[in-house]
Amino acid sequence: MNAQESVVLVETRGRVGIVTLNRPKQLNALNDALMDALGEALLAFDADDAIGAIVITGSDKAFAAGADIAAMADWSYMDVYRSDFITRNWETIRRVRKPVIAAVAGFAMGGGCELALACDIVVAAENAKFALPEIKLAMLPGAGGTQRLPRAIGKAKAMDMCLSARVLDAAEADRYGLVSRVVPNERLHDESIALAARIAGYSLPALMAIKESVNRAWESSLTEGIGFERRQLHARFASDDAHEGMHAFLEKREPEFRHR
Ligand code: DAK
Repeated sequence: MNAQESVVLVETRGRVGIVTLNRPKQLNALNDALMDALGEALLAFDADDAIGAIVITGSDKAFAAGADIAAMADWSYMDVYRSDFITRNWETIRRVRKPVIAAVAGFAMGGGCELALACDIVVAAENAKFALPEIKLAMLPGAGGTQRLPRAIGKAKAMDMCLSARVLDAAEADRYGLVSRVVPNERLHDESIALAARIAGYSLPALMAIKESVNRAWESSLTEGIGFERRQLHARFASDDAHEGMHAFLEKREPEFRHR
């Protein structure tokens, strides 16, 4: 398969793995082939010791315009139930332990918005547009949208987006906490990769512990979350990198992390 036919393009830049969604004619609508390939690329980067952070991006016009409506239009309940639609391949991203950045330009609609919400950091270009318009199809956001969006931006704004199909521009999405930062359109690629490179330069097990701890905040009480965080902190003292980091600070030199 050549690059034009591949539904995802995979490249590396130093310790950064980059996955580009590549169905430009369909605005990167997410079909099974694309979600399978994305999952495969993410797991390969997650298993690769030479990679410390991952960027998922799309085109200048669309991060992804949602689940592929053409593929879904004639599916029956039994089709999606028996094949475990969504869970089967959309949730692979939840297994990734390394930091994942969504670099979003243009449309992030439906499943595209949900994919961004499943990433750890969302960098948006000024032209980014976020929406969960499934209600227009008499569907509902079914790839985590009704669960992750209220956790990200609160119930009132999440209800507004899910029930009215309201579209947020990048500035609104930034204000509401759906995205981490907004950059000029032409800077999206470079800024996202630079951010990923900066993160990937830190100690990988420390990054993984932070990601796991922050995610735990979404899923537990404060007392349980703080207990989990404290154990993660104690475990840092078993890592070579933490000792290297602290000694390097005291010796006024750059640390040399070995990701152990
Ligand atoms: N699926 C398939 N094709 C799509 C698509 C999509 N989601 N979005 C766009 N396309 C295709 C268009 O059909 C068009 O194809 P051609 O006509 O050229 O062959 C091409 O991409 C360009 O689109 P437009 O001509 O519409 O481009 P515009 O710039 O005028 O408009 C747009 C861009 C993003 C505003 C518009 O394309 C649009 O509204 N797209 C649909 C957005 C949407 O409704 N997304 C939500 C999809 S539903 C479930 C769990 C989860 C889900 C479903 C079920 N279960 C557990 C059962 C999730 C559902 C979704 O994500």
